[in-house]
Amino acid sequence: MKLGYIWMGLLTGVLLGIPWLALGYFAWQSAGIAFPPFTLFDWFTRVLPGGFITAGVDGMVGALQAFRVGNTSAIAKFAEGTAAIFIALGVTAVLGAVCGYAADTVRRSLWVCGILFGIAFFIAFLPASISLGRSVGELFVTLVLCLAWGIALCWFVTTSFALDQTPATQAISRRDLTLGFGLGIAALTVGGLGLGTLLRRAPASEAVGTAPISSPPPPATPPTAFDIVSGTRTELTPLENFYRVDINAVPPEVDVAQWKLNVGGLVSSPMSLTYTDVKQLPTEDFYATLECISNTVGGDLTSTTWFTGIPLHELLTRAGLDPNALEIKFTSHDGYSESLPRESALDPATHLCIGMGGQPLETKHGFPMRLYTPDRYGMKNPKWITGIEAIGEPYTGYWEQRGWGKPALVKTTSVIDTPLSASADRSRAGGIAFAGARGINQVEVQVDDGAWQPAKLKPPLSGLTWVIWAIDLALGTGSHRLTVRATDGTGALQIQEPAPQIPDGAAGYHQVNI
Ligand SMILES: Nc1nc2c(c(=O)[nH]1)N[C@H]1C(S)=C(S)[C@@H](COP(=O)(O)O)O[C@H]1N2
Ligand SMILES: [Mo]
Repeated sequence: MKLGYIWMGLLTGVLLGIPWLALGYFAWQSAGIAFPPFTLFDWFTRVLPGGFITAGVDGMVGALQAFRVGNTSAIAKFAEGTAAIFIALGVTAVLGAVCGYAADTVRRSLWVCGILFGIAFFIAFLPASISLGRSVGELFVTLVLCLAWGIALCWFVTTSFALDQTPATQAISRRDLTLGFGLGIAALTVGGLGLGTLLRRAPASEAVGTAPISSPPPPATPPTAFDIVSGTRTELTPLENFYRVDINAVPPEVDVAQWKLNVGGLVSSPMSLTYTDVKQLPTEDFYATLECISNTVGGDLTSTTWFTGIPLHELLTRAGLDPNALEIKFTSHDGYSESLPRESALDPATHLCIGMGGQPLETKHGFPMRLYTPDRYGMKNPKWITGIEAIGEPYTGYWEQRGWGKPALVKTTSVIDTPLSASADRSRAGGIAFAGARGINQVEVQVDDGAWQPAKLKPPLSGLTWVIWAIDLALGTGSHRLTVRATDGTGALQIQEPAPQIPDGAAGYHQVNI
């Protein structure tokens, strides 16, 4: 008997969780109220032990890349969002079950219990909301939605409970109740999702318009004829395919009117710049490749575009950088933080970027400002920057606190993009190779256990991008194994010994069996 009520409460809780999600989505899309399931998920990401998170990320990236399911970072974000929603529904299940168990008590004081269950639901999100700095307004909207959920839960659980105890002659029948329940849920869900989609607010980055801010800069070497093997990834990644990795279920929306870039610490003249101030500083356009330290050998967590940015060294010089400043620390709107050694921060190639691919920075790539620094993995390139501080002692950055290596220097890597299957053109092979600012001297391909054969290299767009390579191969029929390796600009051969992504980035030769 009791068990039946527990199950019924659980089911009611979860079913009511669906319109709750839809209304939360509406509040998020129309008014920018943080979506509670994502707040909770993002908080877990930050507070759970680094090893746990890293294992989760690596496991997901590894699986997605092993099965070549396409855009790894987009699918990973989708999976995270789905997990966040299931966690929230898990909370509704637990509270619903408790409500079913206590149905007797709930029936006696419906409103008090409704409010208590609503508050309990709200409390599940409270530590996360507070720690992620959600506003009072956002907390209030979440509270109202949770209270509505709690009251609806208690009402439905006890009404159907009462139906079992009273003759079916009363005004409300089980059939009506179920019908009303179903229709109510459907209407709120469709309404919430529909209106939310309809009233969707423009992304924060559009506050500065979407008009191009630069055109492609000239390549380092004037383009010469080079026969790219079809199937090779494009030399410039279309912006919509540029990988995205960060600690947020949805990218933070920074209000550019409120935003300030604060430059302080060991400097003689601290500064606080608005976006308008920043826009007045001279910028440079340059091609560069970015790669995530979580990328597997042969993976797609790497992309190339041209960046528009202010040389960091110029800003630091203007601020009067103290000779005792050992590192430059960056803080971000999402709570992320990183640091660069002084020499890297002063490297003329290190820029505070306001554009990628000729567009103002997109929200997901760090609007209004992100860093680009050569030679280091993506984690050393903070997005949504709000603070720059010159410091006198080493700083342990976000991922370093979670077990990743501090220097995060890009390892030389080379990838076979084609042929990947026995049905592809087997007369040629092609792909990319990357070694940060060290550049690539040579790429070689080996068929089965044969000799290493040098590939042709397309002159890279700049000294900071990957190179495209191509090679003619006379592959007979039957299956073959292709292996690729690169030599960087210093003459160092790529590391052959496989290494996992953590702590310093993946190593090993990329191989393809066709
Ligand atoms: N503020 C902030 N910056 C961040 C991150 C983040 O989580 N928060 N992730 C870093 C990591 S791990 C990578 S790989 C790059 C990815 O940049 P992209 O999303 O523009 O490709 O952003 C870096 N900058
Ligand atoms: Mo990364």
